[in-house]
Amino acid sequence: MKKPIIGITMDSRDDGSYYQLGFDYAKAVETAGGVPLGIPYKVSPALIPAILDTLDGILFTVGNDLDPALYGEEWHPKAQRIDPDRQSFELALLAEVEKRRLPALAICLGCQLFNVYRGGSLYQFLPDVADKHEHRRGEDSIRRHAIKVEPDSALGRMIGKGEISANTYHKQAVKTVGRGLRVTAVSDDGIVEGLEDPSLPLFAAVQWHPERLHAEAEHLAPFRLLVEKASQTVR
Ligand SMILES: [Mn+2]
Repeated sequence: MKKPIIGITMDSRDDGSYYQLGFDYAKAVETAGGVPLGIPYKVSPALIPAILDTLDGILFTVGNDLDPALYGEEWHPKAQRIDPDRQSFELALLAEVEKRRLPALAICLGCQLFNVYRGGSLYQFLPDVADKHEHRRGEDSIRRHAIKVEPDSALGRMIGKGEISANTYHKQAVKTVGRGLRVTAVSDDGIVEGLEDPSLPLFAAVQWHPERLHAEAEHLAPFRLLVEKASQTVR
């Protein structure tokens, strides 16, 4: 059987001129049975339909902070601003992905993107609010916290457990939940760690970084979910 092709969005180095993508995203997709392909964003949005014609599923990845004007706020003093070209490209990409009902998984910034795209808002800097777990302090990949996963969500069914240990490396998180989305995972200090639109074949987002832990079955599960749904759209 032909393996599904999974597009992976890329970030850029903060000094500009170069794309960057952590090795783990493509390796996690490969391990789950998909064929990973990077998607450059410094191209015309007019190419988006042709790009998506080549893909069976898509993975939205990590990056800097979305412009809070998208949800009616000013930049936080500690903001690390996303490249405006990436933001506009990914919003246009997501709109076309949604229109085509293409299976989509989002991680970290991707989770925030899905929520804001649907009209939701974000906590711009978690240390300003309840942050028992210091969600942003996971740079060493060692800091973890427990999350509860909804057993009747697509994510929960694939993980097969109601509670897992997730790594945490984010200073932003979902505040108000966007249209058509349900919360599928939450930390024990009340931070949203997963979202899904159950009306689409797969429109799922996680706030933690399963790509870094994909050697563990419960963290490979989101990628298996993406590859399984993408397999159903292989041409
Ligand atoms: Mn967290």
